[in-house]
Amino acid sequence: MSELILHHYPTSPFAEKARLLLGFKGLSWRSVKISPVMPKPDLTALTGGYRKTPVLQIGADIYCDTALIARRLEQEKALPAFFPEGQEMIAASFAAWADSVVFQHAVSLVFQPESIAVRFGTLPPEAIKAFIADRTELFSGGSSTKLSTEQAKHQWPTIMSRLELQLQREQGDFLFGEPSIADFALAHCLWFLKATPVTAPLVDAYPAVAAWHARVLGFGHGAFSEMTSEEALEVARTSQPAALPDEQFVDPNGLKAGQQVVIAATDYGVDPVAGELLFAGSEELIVRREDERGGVVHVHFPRFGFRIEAQ
Ligand SMILES: N[C@@H](CCC(=O)N[C@@H](CS)C(=O)NCC(=O)O)C(=O)O
Repeated sequence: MSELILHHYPTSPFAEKARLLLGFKGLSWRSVKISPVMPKPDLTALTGGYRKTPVLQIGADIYCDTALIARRLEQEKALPAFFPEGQEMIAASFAAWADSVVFQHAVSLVFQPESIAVRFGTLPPEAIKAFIADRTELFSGGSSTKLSTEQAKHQWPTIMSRLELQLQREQGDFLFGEPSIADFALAHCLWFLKATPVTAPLVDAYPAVAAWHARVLGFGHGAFSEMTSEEALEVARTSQPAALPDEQFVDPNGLKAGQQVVIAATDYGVDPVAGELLFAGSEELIVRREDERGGVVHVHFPRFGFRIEAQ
């Protein structure tokens, strides 16, 4: 069986989400460190252009976006579940809200000048400039709009008071009683805020939330060992992609398997990935592409939040 290979970097909140997902399931994995800024030639050799962090590789199958990574890990090991029976919709919908709305607030709060000064304090000014230029590019061309720090500060008490109340009154230890994907999607946003003393009080001022957050982080990251990006490319090149899902191909816009398509995120990081459409399910899209260094790979994307166009 192929190993789970996570392409990520330590300070990425969505990578922390993926690491916690692996820890919760008690899975063993290999860790490939990637750059937080472009270019990322070894990563894009696998994805075909998708640059966001993290990416999960299993042999010659490449999974983009943590929303889909969670579903793939659920297939790998069903229990404990991210989508507990009877809570599939509520858990996935809350997670999508946290990953977009709460994350957008966290980004705006973390990148306020007082917090940046602490976070990037030891970095040379050119590195800070390069990082800001990279993120400006990342957020260009998609539907995501910048939330001002004033608006993020203004709305933050509403988000946190609602969570505090929910967690105080909840019978179980997690957002919806038992753990679910909702907990991990919210936790990584708060983990981002907890990284500096400037923004940590935005979490710590809410005791039930802070206690819940510690419980979620307590799942840890599972057992992992390092792998180089060259080794990961070698794994892709020497593996066969997995069989396609046993689900009906559905494309409401009439796309057919075998067509050349372009797939891209709609919000930010909208770099297109071109390939042959192999599968379109209710949750997942799969394209086949061939790379000089990665060989034949199947690249998987969530359907929701990604656009697909015939080429
Ligand atoms: N919807 C994506 C969001 C991923 C995301 O925004 N990741 C950030 C890092 S936390 C990113 O890609 N930043 C730019 C980069 O790493 O190149 C997911 O769930 O994986």
